[in-house]
Parts: sequence; C-alpha cells; structure tokens
Amino acid sequence: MDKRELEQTLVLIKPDALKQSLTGYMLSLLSEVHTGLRFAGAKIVTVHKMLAEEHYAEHRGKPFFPSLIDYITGRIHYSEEDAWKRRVVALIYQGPDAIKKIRDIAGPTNPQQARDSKPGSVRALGTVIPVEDGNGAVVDSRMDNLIHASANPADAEREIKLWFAPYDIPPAMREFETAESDEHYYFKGGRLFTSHEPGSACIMAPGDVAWQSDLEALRSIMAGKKAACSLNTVVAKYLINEQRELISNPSSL
Ligand code: FUP
Repeated sequence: MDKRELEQTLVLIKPDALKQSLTGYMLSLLSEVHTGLRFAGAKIVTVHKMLAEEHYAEHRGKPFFPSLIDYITGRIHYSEEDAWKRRVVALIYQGPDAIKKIRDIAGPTNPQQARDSKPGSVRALGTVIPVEDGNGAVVDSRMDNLIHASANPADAEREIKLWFAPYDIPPAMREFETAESDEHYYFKGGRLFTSHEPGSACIMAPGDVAWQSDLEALRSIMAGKKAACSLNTVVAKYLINEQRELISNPSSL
C-alpha cells in the first residue's frame, strides 16, 4: 500500500459535542465522501484523569490546565448525577493528508477566532469560558471547542498510541511498529510489576501484540533505566473504561 494511504490522525468528539448532539453532524463532515479518509479505529471512552493529563501533558502547569482536565473528563458538562454520561468518542482517521484535512474541518483552536476566520468550521460552534483564580480574578480562558484533531505527525503518533492499543486497529491499517510481549506486565498504584500483585491490572501477557515503543518503555522501566516515555503514557490506554481503582490516586478516576 502507498505509504501516504497509511497516514493517521486522532479525533476526539469532546463532551460538549456529545451534549449538544453534534456527533452525527461532525461525523458527516468527516466522512469518506467529504474527506476521502477511512476509519481505522473507534471507541467510546469515559476519560480518566491519567489519560486526560497525558493527552494534554504539554499544557501541564498552565492556569487553564485543571479546567481543561475537568472539561475533557466530562465534569464540566455532566453533573455527578449524570456522571455516567461523561464520555468522548475517540476515532482514528486514515488516508492521504489525514492530519491536515481534519485540522481544516476542525478550524482554529479558539472558537472566537474560528468564528472570525473560519466560519463553518466545527470549532466556530464552540465557546470560550473565562478561568478564574481563587479570588475570582480572570487569569486565563478555557476553550470548549468540541473536537480534538492531531496537529502534526509526531503528535498523531503519540496520541494514537496513547488512546489505542494495536488490537483496536485492523492489522492491515496499522501505521506504527508493533512487537510481541515476552513478559507479563501488571500495574497498580503507579507501579509496574512482572508478577501478579493482588488488585493489580494485567496490562500485557506473553504473546500480546503491543506498540514496540511501549514495550521498549516497559522493559526500560523494569530495568530501572530511563524510558522514552512515562509509565502512565503506556498504561493509560489499558485502563480505559476500567472500573477498578487502579490509578495511583483513586479519587482522580
Ligand atoms: P489544538 O492542537 O488546536 O487542540 O490546540 P492546543 O494544543 O494549543 O490546545 C489544546 C487544548 O487546550 C485545546 F483544545 C484548547 C485548550 N486551550 C484552552 O482551553 N485554553 C488555552 O488558553 C489554550 C488551549
């Protein structure tokens, strides 16, 4: 297959889009008839805090970060009573220029700018909300912009590997290197184990196919060496829609 056909991008239909029932509209805009792109993966995800913080890691420490995490985990748009409705739709689109085509349909990050410079884009339908400090002073803004779309090839690879395991994607559609695990890996309380610990999650078993970069990271972490990415980056996808309290701070689930 032509390598250009393999280009992939991650799309998230965010909680505000689900709440406003814009999912069908957005899927139509992104459909193969309009973009020439195909689905390579799709899942419904209740976003846990670890996944949210890894996804938006580049914004850690900024004043809007806590509010952004509340937004993507669904806490802004659904109350505790409706907590079961807190979801995003995670999609991988694939095909020539997938990243650029979907960014064009999504529009500029800031909904106000999107309305000015790209009316008709998805984010032109979004909202900008002031973020206040503890004293009520406006210190930043949160952009409820309905859709996430990977910005460039490096981000697309990082994000797809963060949200999806290889087995979520048909083998012929996988863009990134995979390898077979020769170990069991378990996760509990922020730590990795190669033998079972009571209450741990089995992340991987011998013979499981995983992203090669994830396996390299797990091997480095077990050997006490510096890994190319954090343990949370690897395990977050395996804890998607997991009910047990396996994340180091259970209150963050
Ligand atoms: P994008 O790649 O378009 O999603 O843009 P960024 O990576 O810059 O931002 C990631 C998310 O953070 C966006 F969805 C919007 C949000 N954001 C804010 O809420 N406030 C800001 O000041 C900047 C970004």
